[in-house]
Amino acid sequence: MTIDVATGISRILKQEGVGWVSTFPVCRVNNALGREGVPMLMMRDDRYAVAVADAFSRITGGSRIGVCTFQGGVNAAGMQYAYAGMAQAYEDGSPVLCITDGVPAGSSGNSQYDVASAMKTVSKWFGYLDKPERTPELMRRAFTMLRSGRPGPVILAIPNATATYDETADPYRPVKGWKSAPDPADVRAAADQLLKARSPLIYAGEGVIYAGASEELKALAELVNVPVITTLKAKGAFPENHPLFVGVRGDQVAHYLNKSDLILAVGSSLSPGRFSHGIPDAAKKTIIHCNIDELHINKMYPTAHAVIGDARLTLQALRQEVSDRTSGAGRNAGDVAAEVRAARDQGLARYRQVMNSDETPINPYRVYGDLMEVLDLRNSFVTHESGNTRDQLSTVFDTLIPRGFLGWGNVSTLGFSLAAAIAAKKAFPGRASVAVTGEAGLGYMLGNLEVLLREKLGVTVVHISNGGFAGYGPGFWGPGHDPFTHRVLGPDEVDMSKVIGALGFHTERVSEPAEIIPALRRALDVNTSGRPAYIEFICCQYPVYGQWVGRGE
Ligand SMILES: Cc1ncc(C[n+]2csc(CCOP(=O)(O)OP(=O)(O)O)c2C)c(N)n1
Ligand SMILES: [Mg+2]
Repeated sequence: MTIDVATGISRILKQEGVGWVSTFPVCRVNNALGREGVPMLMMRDDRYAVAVADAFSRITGGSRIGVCTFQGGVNAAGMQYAYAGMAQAYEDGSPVLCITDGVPAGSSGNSQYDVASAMKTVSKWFGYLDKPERTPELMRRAFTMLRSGRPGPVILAIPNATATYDETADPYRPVKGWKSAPDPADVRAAADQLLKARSPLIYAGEGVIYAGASEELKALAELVNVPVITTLKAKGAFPENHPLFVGVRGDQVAHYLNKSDLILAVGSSLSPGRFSHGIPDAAKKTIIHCNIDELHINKMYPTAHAVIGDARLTLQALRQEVSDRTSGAGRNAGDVAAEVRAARDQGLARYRQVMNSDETPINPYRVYGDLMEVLDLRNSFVTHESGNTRDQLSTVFDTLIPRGFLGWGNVSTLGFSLAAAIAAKKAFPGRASVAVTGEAGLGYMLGNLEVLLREKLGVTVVHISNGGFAGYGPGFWGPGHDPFTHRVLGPDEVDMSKVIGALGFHTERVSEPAEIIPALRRALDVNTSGRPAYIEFICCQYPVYGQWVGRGE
């Protein structure tokens, strides 16, 4: 049967199990999506259209692919605005599919902005559908890229969505996605080193979550009796109430990074960035780097042994190897758990204290502590914003299940938390979904709040309201780093609970610590009937949190 390209793409998306597509109009595929019965989640700007789909892929560990559409072609206004979302997805390695209009034949080279070169800088693969018959081929390639290898965004530009082709000529079959197992010799070498090490440390990255390898990580850590840290993006890959869990950041993590003689990195690029640890004295440590591809091997630090392959297959192979060599006994290393507990207790003491604080304005840690008390940590989703909420939550929030918390941001683009909380509601409708933000993140969100009302998305936005960009101002911790660009109108001048309440959200404004838990309970309660909530907690500025470890040169 002869169909147009837009219809073909819509049908292929259905075959691939895509349940909805986020969008900001216009995109020529959208009408076909509508006709073919693919629901669209219409966001209020193009960046959020990308971010919601991106977050959906992250939260489902790539097992369900987020798809978005936005404007492109000769009027690439939407694409230019969406670029921020794609850049963020690319930076963080999220397998999101972006579909846009392509520049039609005969129109190339007319605009100042060159679509193809711009898109290539933010994608794992940029496809241009230059002939309608190639629709199945390009969609197959797109889903192959999305489901195999190192995750990253795929962008498909469609210059002529109304061109037709014969749907039966090359029938589409869904793409399975493929994994690779590590070279057994590399696994043996890694096991050798691991069993010889005095003080090894497991450094787990988000690849563990994409590989669905949390159980395998736990099994290996327990067998070799080795402490575990996770990256910000991998927070939750290892249960944070486990006796071998050290932390994401803070003094206890620094202690272990410093004292380790071997780092077993799994599913992490080990790229030192603004929101990750460096490896101190790396030249004196043995770095075993287990990664899905070679891009990150010997990056920044000399890799002693690389184990290239899927994280789950790698962890399974390592565990088998260690088990075979030790007749199942693993590595005898003394009471590692007791030492981890002592280091954690010491590292977290000052945060645990303020989590019980009765001071007003409210200490933000009191909100986080109460949030942990109110939520079922095995059946809820929390995410942070850029700013102090990221730094503080990643220091103290106990994550018990993979993606019970979404840490994000090799670079952290303000406003992403709302997209993440929406995506979490779509992925796990039965789970409470909470975005914790400051005023900067809130500013980015405002235009998109209508979406939650329209779509009946029972999400709670927790606002740590402190009247400024708290990391930037002067205060008791010192002069601050950007004192001239710190203050915005705060809770004394603007009542955001009234502003957002007038939109139709359930809102509250809380200034008493004793009111935090009841207010959170009411918010989560209205969420269950599909009504979004916004709670403004009048907080002090308190930019205190666990540090990242430097490379120590
Ligand atoms: C798109 C974007 N632009 C700029 C920044 C830099 N930035 C990071 S946090 C922040 C301010 C955070 O202030 P607020 O939201 O009030 O949170 P607080 O630190 O006070 O809790 C800024 C400007 C960013 N992360 N993303
Ligand atoms: Mg603030």
